[in-house]
Amino acid sequence: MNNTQISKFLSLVLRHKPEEINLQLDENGWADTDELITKSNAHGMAIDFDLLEEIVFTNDKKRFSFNDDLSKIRANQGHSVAIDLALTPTVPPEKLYHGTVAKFIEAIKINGLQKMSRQHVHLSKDIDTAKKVGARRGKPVILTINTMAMQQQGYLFYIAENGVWLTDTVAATFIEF
Ligand code: HQG
Repeated sequence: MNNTQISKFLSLVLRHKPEEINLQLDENGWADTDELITKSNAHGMAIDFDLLEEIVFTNDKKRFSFNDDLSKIRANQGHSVAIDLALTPTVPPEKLYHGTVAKFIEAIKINGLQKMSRQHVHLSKDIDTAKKVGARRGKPVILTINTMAMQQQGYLFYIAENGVWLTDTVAATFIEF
């Protein structure tokens, strides 16, 4: 297993399917670090604390965080399981970006950006990042989000520990196509 494979496994159990290894996440998405290690090992995923620490601190997208005393670990964003990250609403820049692909555009024009299987719509602070997000699915199409207008209408934004912006939904009227 290389670190990317282990990171994918951690995304699976910390964001989507903790039950795969019988792991408990608390209401804020935290897993007990020792429990994660023990249960991963029991499921054939050989990780120890040093490796976990290496992955948390070197992961390209800073996908995971420890709490202060390293006794707990969670994914910073991207969950499909219903947990509350307990982030504080934060004023976003005037524009944010969303990277997607052409085949979704017609639906987005009708329904706006929806959370789909996740807990939030994910937005990027710059076009380059949004391009990378869109490129996971094909040729990226970048949408510009008028966050200023959304804020004025009371929509809330949150910034995850790794700099990804999160919100509930983005109506099509706030999107520049
Ligand atoms: C699209 C990755 C049809 C949306 C990334 C996207 C990000 C709609 C897809 C994070 C739609 C959902 C999240 C609508 C949205 N109709 N399609 N109304 N509204 N969509 O993966 O933003 O590597 O759940 O455009 O870097 O692509 O996993 O969201 O294409 O930060 O850490 O539906 O996941 O991070 O896809 O990516 P996703 P996303 P990680």
